Amino acid sequence: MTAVDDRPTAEIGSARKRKEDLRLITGRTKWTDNIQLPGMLHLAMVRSPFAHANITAIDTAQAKAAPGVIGVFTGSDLAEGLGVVANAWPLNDEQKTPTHLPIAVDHVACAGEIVAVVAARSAAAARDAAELVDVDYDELPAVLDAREALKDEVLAHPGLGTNKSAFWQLDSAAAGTGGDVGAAIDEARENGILIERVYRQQRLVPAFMEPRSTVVDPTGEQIVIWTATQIPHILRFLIAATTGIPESKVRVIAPDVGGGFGGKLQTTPEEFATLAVARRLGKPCKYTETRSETMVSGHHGRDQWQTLTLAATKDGTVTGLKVDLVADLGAYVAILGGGVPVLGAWMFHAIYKFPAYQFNCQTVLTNKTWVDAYRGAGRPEATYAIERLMDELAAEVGVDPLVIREKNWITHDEFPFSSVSGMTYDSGNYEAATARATELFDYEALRAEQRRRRDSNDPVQLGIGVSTFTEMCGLAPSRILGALNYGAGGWEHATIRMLATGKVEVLSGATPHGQGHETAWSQIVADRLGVAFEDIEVLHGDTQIVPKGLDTYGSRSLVIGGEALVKAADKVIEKAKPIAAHLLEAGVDDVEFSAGRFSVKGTDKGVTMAEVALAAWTGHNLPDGVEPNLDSDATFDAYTFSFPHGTHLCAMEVDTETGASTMRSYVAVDDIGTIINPLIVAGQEHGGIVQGIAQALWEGAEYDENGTLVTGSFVDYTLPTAADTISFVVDNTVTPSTTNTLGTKGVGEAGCIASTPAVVNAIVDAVRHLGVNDVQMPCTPERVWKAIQTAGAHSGEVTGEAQPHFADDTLNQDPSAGATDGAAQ
Ligand code: MCN
Repeated sequence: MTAVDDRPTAEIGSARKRKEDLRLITGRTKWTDNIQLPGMLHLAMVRSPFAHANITAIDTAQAKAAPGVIGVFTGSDLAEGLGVVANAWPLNDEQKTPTHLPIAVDHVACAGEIVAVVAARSAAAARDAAELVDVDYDELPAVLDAREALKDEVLAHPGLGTNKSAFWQLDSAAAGTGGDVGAAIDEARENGILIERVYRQQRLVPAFMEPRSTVVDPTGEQIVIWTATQIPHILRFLIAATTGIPESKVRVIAPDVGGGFGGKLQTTPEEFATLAVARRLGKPCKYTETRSETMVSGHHGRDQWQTLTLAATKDGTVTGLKVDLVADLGAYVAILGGGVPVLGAWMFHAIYKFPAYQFNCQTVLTNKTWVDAYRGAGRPEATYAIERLMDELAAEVGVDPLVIREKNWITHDEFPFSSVSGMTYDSGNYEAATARATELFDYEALRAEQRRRRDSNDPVQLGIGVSTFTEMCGLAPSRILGALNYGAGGWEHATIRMLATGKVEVLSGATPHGQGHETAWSQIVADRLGVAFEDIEVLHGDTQIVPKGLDTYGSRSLVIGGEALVKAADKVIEKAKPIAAHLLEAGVDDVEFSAGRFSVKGTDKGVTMAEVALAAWTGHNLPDGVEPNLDSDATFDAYTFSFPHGTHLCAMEVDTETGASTMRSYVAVDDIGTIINPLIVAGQEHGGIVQGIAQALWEGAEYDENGTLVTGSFVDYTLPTAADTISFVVDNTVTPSTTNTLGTKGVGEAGCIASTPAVVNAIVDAVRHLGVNDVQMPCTPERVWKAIQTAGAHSGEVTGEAQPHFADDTLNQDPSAGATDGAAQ
């Protein structure tokens, strides 16, 4: 055994390089697409080119006769035991949830939907034959805009009779958690400040590195499914629940998974279709999508219209916020579906003490790709809106954006804080994070430069964007999730196996796909058990090896799974203690454990954990009634969510002649409680920040009037590269969480949630003096330029009346337009 050192917290907080990277960068990774099985067939999907159509006939004869083809199957051919793509979070009993068959039978509701599957000896043969499947469609009118869909003039699913899926409301007065928002708005209209805005959260495409891929082997006692998923345990449950295959007969393995960002938090039609074909043919089958297929048939994210009414007193103290969301679900209610926008209910009030609040969410069906979780899921949307609004309020009052935030935020001595939506924030220190961020950013110097540029009419103006965010992650409290109609729990499970040689196996119900759990989990266990980092093996992602787990999403793995690990480790110590006392011929109460060693208090007599593990394994010399086994498992469920927060500051230079925006500097100070691995954390922060910046500046999924995704490749869907970004300054303040003994808060989504409003606030700040008070995302040079031009044309015409930021028509007809100052009063 590697020597145990005596540093009790040597590992937690250390910037360990990731264990998993050695195999990732030396080509020893096991991607699903690398799996080869004897006699394996390859599948290709035939997909609808139409956004909305009835299928009138499918002729598979020519495809069946093509070289190498073993079978061609329609939805009707596979109907029995095919399963359904389930919605696991119905918002209420009245929700309209169209049945989502993995293979459409007579009706397609969006382009890209699968209508037939070809199985062939090679992937190329399958793809060639897929071209030969002749499908007759009777095209139907498609509804593509969520607000148009509300009119129910064109129906996404004619059989449902409406496009409105569900309405969900949280009202602070009704819930007894705050005042009446209507009264606050009336009062502000008379005597204060009323700000009304409509913001658009554009549709985004999760662009993970590894396209989705599934291999199904139905030839053994168990059906084995390897799949590039974030949720092997949930997938196994939903396959069993919807196909009738007993759960014990299904083994799901998520091998190395190349990213997900929420996009693999899904049970996909492709997984069900591959399973069905493999079972029908009795042969292993593989399906790996092309990037074009990912773009059109992997679920999308965001896509909301946000109508916001903020009431405040004249000095900028917010008195109420009303949120009206229209959330586009696309063609089906996906696994988390309407639940994603509803997560915003607890986030729109963010770090602020709003006395009155109302959140209304209408989810609607359209004929576009279905929408579900994408990094942040519901929280970036809410954070964007409120952080933009706080800037608008600051402008209205005529103070610095930081001043308006400080006036309204929860102070550090007010924690734990019960928010206006009834959520308990356990801990936070917004003052500290903001102070650190402004220091690193050199806030005052940049403001001074901004003033100089304004005064000199510099064609390149400087803007400073503030985002003081919090988020709700660590999806946990099962009781709360149950109360919200969420179909699963929020606990997490871990097992620790003490091997006879003193090495340790950790079985984790969380399933990483890029987050470095093998490293961080080893650090936690190393410290807890005093075992060397290198002696710990972390296993995950295989329902046979780790039968219990609720997987990785919602930045939950550390705060929930990490705490399960701690509890399992503590049980190992508890089980080992009587054995150690017996070996030391001492009473149990006289034995203490520290840094991997049990010792008799006040003496130098001791045994290591490894020696106790060996004694437990041989069973030769154990106290009576003590089992020869130190293995322990634990399941943890938290009492509330995790609330990381932070202050992000962004400086953007905006060329007022071309509309081009260039990032000048970016500082992020996140408070995620105790940090297990600062290197992993910095990586998570960097990645998240870039994803959020990309929403602000570059990315957006666009459909044409026929419902064809026109941004269907990386040529049109402009994902950033490292060359497109600058070096960020990232730092942390540490306010430990009180929901778990490690004091940690999640980090996986924080950057993405914080950065989008920071960037847009900076752009607007740069040109606000020209009359611009919004630019629609992504803020392309054209949009910024048009916003400046429109503002210039309208200067002097500002009425001072409350008006939405974007007139609906403006956005419908000219998505590149920006908004000009109709500053509401
Ligand atoms: N961590 C830490 N100290 C903290 C908080 C976190 O050291 N105080 C470490 C954890 O130990 C873990 C990592 O940071 O190694 C992320 O932890 P956590 O915040 O618990 O998030 P999850 O592990 O649950 O990951 C999910 C989260 C989400 S929701 C998305 S989306 C996302 C993300 O992680 N997708 C990712 N980061 C991603 N990173 C990669 N490379 N690929 C993705 O698809």
